[in-house]
Amino acid sequence: MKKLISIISLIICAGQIQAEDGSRLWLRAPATAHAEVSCNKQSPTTDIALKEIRTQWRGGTPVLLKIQPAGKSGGGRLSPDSYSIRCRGVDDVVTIESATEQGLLYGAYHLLRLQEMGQADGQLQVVESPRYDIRILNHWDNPDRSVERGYAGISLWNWEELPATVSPRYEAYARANASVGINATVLNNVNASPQILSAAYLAKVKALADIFRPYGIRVYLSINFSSPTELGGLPTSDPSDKAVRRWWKDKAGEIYELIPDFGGFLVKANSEGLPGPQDFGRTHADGANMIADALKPHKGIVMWRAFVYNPGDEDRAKQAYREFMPFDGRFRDNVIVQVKNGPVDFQPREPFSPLFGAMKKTPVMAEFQITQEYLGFSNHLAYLAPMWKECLDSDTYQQGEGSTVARVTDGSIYPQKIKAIAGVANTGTDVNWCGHHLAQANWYAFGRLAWNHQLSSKEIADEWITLTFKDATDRTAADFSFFKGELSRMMLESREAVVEYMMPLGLHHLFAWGHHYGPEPWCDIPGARPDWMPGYYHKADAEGIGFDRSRTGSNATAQYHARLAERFDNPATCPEELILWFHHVPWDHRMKSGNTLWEELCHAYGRGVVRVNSFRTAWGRLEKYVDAERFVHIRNKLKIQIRDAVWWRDACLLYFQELSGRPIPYGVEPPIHDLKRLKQFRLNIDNHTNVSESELFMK
Ligand code: GCV
Repeated sequence: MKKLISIISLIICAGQIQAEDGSRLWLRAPATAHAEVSCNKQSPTTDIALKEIRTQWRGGTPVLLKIQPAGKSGGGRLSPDSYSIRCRGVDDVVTIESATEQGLLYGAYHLLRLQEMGQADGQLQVVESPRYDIRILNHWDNPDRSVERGYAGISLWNWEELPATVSPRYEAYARANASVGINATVLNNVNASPQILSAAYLAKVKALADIFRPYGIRVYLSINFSSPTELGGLPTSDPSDKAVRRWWKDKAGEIYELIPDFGGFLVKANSEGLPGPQDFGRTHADGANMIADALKPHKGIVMWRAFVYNPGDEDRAKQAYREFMPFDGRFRDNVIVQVKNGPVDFQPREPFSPLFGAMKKTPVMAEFQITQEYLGFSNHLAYLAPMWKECLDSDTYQQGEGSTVARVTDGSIYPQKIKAIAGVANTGTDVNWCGHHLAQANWYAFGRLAWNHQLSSKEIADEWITLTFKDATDRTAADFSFFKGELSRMMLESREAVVEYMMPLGLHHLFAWGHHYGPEPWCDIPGARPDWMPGYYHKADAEGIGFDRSRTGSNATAQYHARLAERFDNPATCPEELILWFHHVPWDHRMKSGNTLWEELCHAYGRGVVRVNSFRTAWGRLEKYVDAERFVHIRNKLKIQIRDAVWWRDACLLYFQELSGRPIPYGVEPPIHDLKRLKQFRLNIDNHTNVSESELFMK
């Protein structure tokens, strides 16, 4: 009998134990509560909010969800997503109010987050309104389920099975997004296949839109500008052609028949070989406006990307500004220009794009990259909130002091009709969604910053760590606080560490040919596009290193407001972390620290490696505070990161040393690799996730 009981209890326990595989993301609160909760409106969205509260709220007090008609909330124009949470104390009900069901759902997630953070006891007085109306993920997912720059398995969207079969992951994805305030998604790659607009694919898109809708997530699509020809069989895709315009109108009509709340289109045109209006002698404005006209009757919008650069131009960093500024004010009011955070391409550190703030009559939105194309894929710890904050907090000075990138895009300064922010997703079919457990923090951080860009990187990290790890161990509160402190420090330093061991002091694009993972500062493929070669960017020679973008060089500095142009122009006032972005600097140039530039460069590379080593040591100390599964996964990833940091340091220092002719200074760990061997080394990149299998360190 005794034996039977223990077998039964074993079975019961086994049923309750959840694998620590990361699949639950930051939504780990046990759904075992039976809270009292009601709502004055019934809909699929309020049903979700009710269920979330009913099953997870352990606060003891009843919760009331209340739709409060807009206007009664007082104040200026509130976003429909705004909400308040109020409770006068333990004997009071918790009231969540919003003008919309969506707002109630956000309020519900907020209340549960407070609970998990241990901040939901007693009085509550919360009023929230998002800074951006559209908080959107961009998936670079292809119809064959490959993901461009994706490092977490294949695409979440199983196009072959859709629409008949829907994976439970679709709803889990929607829920995760809603829980951090993300309310929109572009399902497919900006390098878009025309196929996505075919009737067969639109039926699949509809199936996803139907699942996402109750979570307040609108679906958008990337389109190929040549679709009228490629899909519609028209002889041209010229935006001034009547039949082409008709085609887009009809296509928009067809989409809205299926998906009445469809968001609109994201467009990459005349960029990296993709078709666009310039193929027909038309402009970006002509192209964007034609598509905007087709969407307008349905209230859809166009997000037109400013990521453009032509081969052979003197300075790639100047091109987007040059191409787009002449069209400021010439776009329809349902067009927004989507601009990458920096003027080149998601490098570990770039100055902000000069288009921010400069386009005064056109809404502009920032595009960040959550997936780590240039920061070690899903192998390296790189918590990206500090990088995005650096951009958002940069002062453009375009409307006086305080015209930060955040404020020139969120409607605080310009009366933008559309206020939006985009992040290129890092999700895939990996069980833990993002390839690296700690990369989940970047998805989370994007959502939180899109909602409120004033949150600090630390606040977001602390929140995410608490939600993701707090219940993973039976240790005491003091133990958890130690764990949180250590992990938070690692995360907050991690982006700077990546900058240091990859591309410090404003260096950029030193990546190997064929992949954006490892270093090849020497790479020079005969006949290849010069602006795809590292030498184009670092310009290292016997005299010095760096791209002269000052007025004596490409004069890219002139694209910034005069106050910044002046600061960037002068090596003495240029921020040192960007000095090689804006200047070609002699090796013996004296830096603020007293070191020469060469010495400073060596110290930065060395420091990057030291920092990653310190992450490994810190993580090793945390073993007893975390479940074994995630501990081992993260430990193994850190091992890879150290290997790669050393690879980066050695490749760059040994190569630049050949040009500088100077010794590695005392205090920097000398390279362990041989440059000749590094130059011969070819990474097997067929399977990105297998980078760890590389033979780099094999003799
Ligand atoms: C989707 C970079 C990436 C490309 C990406 C492009 C873009 O060039 O390497 O993979 O294409 O940016 O943002 O359009």
